[in-house]
Amino acid sequence: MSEEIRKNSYDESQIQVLEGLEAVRKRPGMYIGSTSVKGLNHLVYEVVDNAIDESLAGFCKNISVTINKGNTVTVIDDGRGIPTGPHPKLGISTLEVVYTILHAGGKFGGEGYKVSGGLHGVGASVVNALSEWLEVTVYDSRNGEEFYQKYSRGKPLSPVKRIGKTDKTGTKVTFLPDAEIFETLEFEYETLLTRLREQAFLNAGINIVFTDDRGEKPVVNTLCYEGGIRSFVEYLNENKTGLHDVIFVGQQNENNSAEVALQYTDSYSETILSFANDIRTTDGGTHELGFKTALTNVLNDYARRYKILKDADPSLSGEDVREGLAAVISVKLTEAEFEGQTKTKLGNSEMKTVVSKLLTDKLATFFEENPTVIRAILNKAVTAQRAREAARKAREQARRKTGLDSGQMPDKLRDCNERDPALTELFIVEGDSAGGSATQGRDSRFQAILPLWGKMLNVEKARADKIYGNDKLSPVITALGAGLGEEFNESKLRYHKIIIMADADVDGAHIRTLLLTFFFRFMRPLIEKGYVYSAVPPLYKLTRGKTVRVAYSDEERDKVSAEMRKDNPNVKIDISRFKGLGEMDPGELKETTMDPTKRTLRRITLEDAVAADRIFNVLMGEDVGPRRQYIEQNARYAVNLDY
Ligand code: 28G
Repeated sequence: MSEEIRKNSYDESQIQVLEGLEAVRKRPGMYIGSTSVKGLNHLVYEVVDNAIDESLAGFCKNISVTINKGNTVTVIDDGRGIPTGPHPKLGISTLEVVYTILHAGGKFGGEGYKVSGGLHGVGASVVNALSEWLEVTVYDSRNGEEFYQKYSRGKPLSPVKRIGKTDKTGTKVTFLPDAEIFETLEFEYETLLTRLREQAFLNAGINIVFTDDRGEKPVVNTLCYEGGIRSFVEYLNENKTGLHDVIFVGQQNENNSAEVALQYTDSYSETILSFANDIRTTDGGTHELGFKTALTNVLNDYARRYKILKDADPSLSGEDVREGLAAVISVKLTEAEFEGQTKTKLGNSEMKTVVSKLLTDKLATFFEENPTVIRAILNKAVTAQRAREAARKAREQARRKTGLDSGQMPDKLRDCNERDPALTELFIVEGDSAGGSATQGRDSRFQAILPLWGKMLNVEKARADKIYGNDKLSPVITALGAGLGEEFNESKLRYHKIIIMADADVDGAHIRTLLLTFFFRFMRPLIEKGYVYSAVPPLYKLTRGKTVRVAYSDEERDKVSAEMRKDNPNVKIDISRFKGLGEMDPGELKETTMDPTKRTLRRITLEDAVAADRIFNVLMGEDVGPRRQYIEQNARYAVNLDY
């Protein structure tokens, strides 16, 4: 190829490049969901996904992900390195093509179709387009050479450069998200950690080292699970007592595969996490349906065959057989269809049969060979069935005695005037003093306050019958008005924003964990439909003379303090830390935490609730050691301590 032609094709492809990536900058939401912190976190997933693909191809074992000071992120893998030679069609380096050309469609999706959770190996150019700058280094195993290119907002600053010889192999990427695009540049370590851990479970053996280098001391987590989804279930049940070892069944078919790991514990909560092509399917779908249906059938069949259930006994319900169950379902298929508004529900009908056949064949066989395991499980399911019957009776009784249905509201509730639930908010506040401040600081037209205090009930160890009689939780049930468990009725919900307002300390962690686990177990639709929030109180108060401002993070504290002394660098700014909500006067609480036009709310996700359920026994347990350790380890993230 002559120099002249090369130059032309380079220019032509550049034109295409500019158009492509401009589209991403114009409508970032189309490509990464949003420009909030969620979209920001998404950038990391996109880059890491590429490294994981290289690992799935069998060429990479180690991935390192670091959030650096100044909010840049570095990802390194030890794969083959992105090819740097000329692209067969475009002439320019393949590396540049990968980072500057917006690819339509992906491995799993159709043309230009964005499936939930990721762009599947086509995200590199999207991340590049949305970065103030991005640099990539390739350590090319084929010829032992190092290559480098840097971009600004998606545009190369120069052609791919050959740096020199290297004995390393792999790819290294560092990027700074564009402040013109994103509302915030503060990556959420905990959220990223959860997702990276999930990826490590789903891809057994892969080694991810995840570092937060923004603080004084680096925080490092190493994520490597040889057991794959078996380890995932062990992790979910880490603080619970298993009734048996984790059970694993798997089946590889011609066009798809399915794996299931499960374990029952002596707790009462149900956690089923399903994935399709490593993407979390929060709304379930065919694979989850196949799992639930087959599990109920397999257990009922066995119970009937061995006379654990007599002919006259009613069959075990789905809820009965899932009490205390943690399960992970992972399927892979070539043309996954994701449905629903959020595209988090698997639609491929064949996957129902695939998963249910896997259970009917292999799980049933496992039970035949392990009678003690199945007997322990059935014993629990039969007890659950009886307890459900007892709970029904307790509910009836409670209804008659306490007028749970009478419309009589709890004494402690400071209700609002508005009656349309879509417009109202309920603040659930820890402690009477904070409750008092909140009551004075609220807008009583649409904000209601319910203070909570008293003895903590261990919801992890309680069934519905105990909940109705509990002095801490029954006011919550009554105030919300929608009932619980099987009878939960969303249309009766009295507030569409339920805001947990608690301190970022041990007591606050308690109340949050309790409420989240309670909602998770007994009112799950509340969380699934996004009605539950956590208030975000400020951490710092900055005072200069009569001017007072607040900050919600260390970074914001530094920024605000710099702003306050702009006109006079030597002026004294007094910085104090808010120790708790109770310390704020009603006006401050209103201004910083309650007023919808000024506050920050964090919506609680199902992932938060799963995390709460997992660590519940650590926070509630008698054992002081693990609890202190947990709280100390998470102290840095106290603002977002939504467990
Ligand atoms: C560190 C940050 C994230 C990656 C690779 C390796 C290859 C590759 C990546 O190829 C172009 C398109 C389809 C083949 C493939 C290397 C084949 C041979 C690769 C990463 C060429 C992309 N040698 N490692 N892309 N393909 N790591 N880590 O991005 O046809 S991306």
